[in-house]
Amino acid sequence: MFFQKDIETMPRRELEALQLERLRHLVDYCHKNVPFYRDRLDAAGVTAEKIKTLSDIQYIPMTTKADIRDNYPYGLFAVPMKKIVRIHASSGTTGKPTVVGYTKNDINTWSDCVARLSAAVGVTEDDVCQISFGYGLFTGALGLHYGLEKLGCAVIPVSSGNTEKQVMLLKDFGSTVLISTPSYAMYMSEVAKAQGVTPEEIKLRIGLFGSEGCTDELRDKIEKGFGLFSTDNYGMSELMGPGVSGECEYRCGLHFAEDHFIPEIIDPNTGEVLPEGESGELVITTLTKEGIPMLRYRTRDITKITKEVCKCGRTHARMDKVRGRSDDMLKIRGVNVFPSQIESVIASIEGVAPHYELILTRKNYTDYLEVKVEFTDERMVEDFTKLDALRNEVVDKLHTVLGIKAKVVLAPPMSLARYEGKAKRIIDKRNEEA
Ligand code: DLL
Repeated sequence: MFFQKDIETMPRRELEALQLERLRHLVDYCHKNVPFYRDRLDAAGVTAEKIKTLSDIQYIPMTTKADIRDNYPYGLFAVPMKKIVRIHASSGTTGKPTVVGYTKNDINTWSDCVARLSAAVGVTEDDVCQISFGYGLFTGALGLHYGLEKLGCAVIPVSSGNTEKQVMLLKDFGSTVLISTPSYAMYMSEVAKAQGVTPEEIKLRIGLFGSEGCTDELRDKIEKGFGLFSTDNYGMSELMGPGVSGECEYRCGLHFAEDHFIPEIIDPNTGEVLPEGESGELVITTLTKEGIPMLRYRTRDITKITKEVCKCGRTHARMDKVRGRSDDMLKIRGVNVFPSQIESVIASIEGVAPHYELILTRKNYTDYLEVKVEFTDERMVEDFTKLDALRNEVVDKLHTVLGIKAKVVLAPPMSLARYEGKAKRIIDKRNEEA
C-alpha cells in the first residue's frame, strides 16, 4: 500500500529532475543561512549555478559528525530559533550529543516519510500501534508516533522498559503493530512466553523494527515468537530520524524517500563515489530539511544501493540492510568481522538463544575473540557431553563463516543482558593490554 503513490512511483527521470532542482536550491540555502557551509562551499568553489547534473554533487564537500559537534549546539541550524518547533539529539558514546532542530515543515515531511514506510508493509488506520521505543531526545519514538498518527492509526505511547507491563498492554489493548528495536522485540517475546501468554492472546500482525541491525535469522525468531511480519527501517537523527529508508512488503531492500534525500555510496578510505551496486559507506544529502540541512553527510554505515524499480512499483532507490558501521567492523588478527555475521550463525543454531556478547582482548599483540551465548535448555547444566557438543558446534560454525577461531563460552539461560533499546554487544578490551 502507498501513502503518497504519485511520489513513491514517480518515473525515475522526473524524480531526478526534482532532485536536481532541490539540490541547487539547497546549495543556495546552505550558503545563505549557515556560515559553516558558506565557508566550505566557497573554499571548494561550489555554487548552485555550477551544479548542472546530479553527479556534480561529488564536488560538494562532505559533512561529518565531528562538524556537528564542533558547532554544538545550534551552529548548523539554518533558521532562527523562533522557526524551530522541536529539538532532538543523539547521545553518542563520548562527549557532547549531536543536536538537531526541526521546523514545522520538517516535522510534516518527517511524518510523511514515516507514514510511507508504515503503509508500505500494510499498516492502516485500523491498526493499534504500540510504540516501545524510548520517548525523549531519541528520534525513534516521536518519529514513528507522528507518522502513524498521520496515517490515522491509534497510537499507544508506552515508551520502552517495564517489559511485563508491555506484554500486558499487548494483550489487553489488542495492539496490532509493535514498534521497537529488534532486540527489544525478541526480549518481549521471551517475557510473554515466560508469562505463559499464548499466541492467540496477542493480536500483533506487523512489527516496524529498526534503529539497529537485525539478521534474517533473528528476524525469523522474533516473527515466530509473536506470529507477525516485520520490516526493517533505517534512519539517523542527523538526517531526520526514522523514515530515511524502509522495507516494503517484498523486503528486498529499504526504499529511500528520494524526493527528500540523495543517497550515495563512497569508498570510506578515499571518499571516492562508487558505482551503483558496490558496497561502501552511505552518504546522504537532505534535500528539503529547513532546520538543519545536511550536505553529503557521512553516515559511517556500510551498505549498497540499487535504483532498479521494485516489485512493489516504487521507483525510489533501495539500500541493502546495513552491514555494520565502518567504525564497528572488527578487525581480528587481520580479518574483517561484522557482528552481524556472528548473529546470523548464533540465531541459526538450535539450542542457543539469539543473545550474545562479543569480548575482544589482546595478548602479546594478538587479538582474541570470545563469544558468549546462552544455551536454552536448563537441564543441560547436568550434561557436560551435550554442552561440549553444543559449544563445538558454535565454534565450528563461527569458524566456517568468519575464518577465525573464537573462544565460545556457553552461559545459562537468561543470564546475558537484555536490551530495551539498541543492544550493546561488543566489549572491546584491546587497549587494556597489560
Ligand atoms: O536510530 C533512528 C531510527 C529510529 C531509525 C527508529 C529507525 C527506527 P540514531 O539513534 O541517530 O537514529 O542512530 C543512527 O543507528 O547510523 C545506524 O548505525 C543505526 N541504525 C539505524 N537504523 C538501522 C537499521 C536512529 N535499520 C544509527 N539497521 C545509524 C542497522 C541501523 N542499523
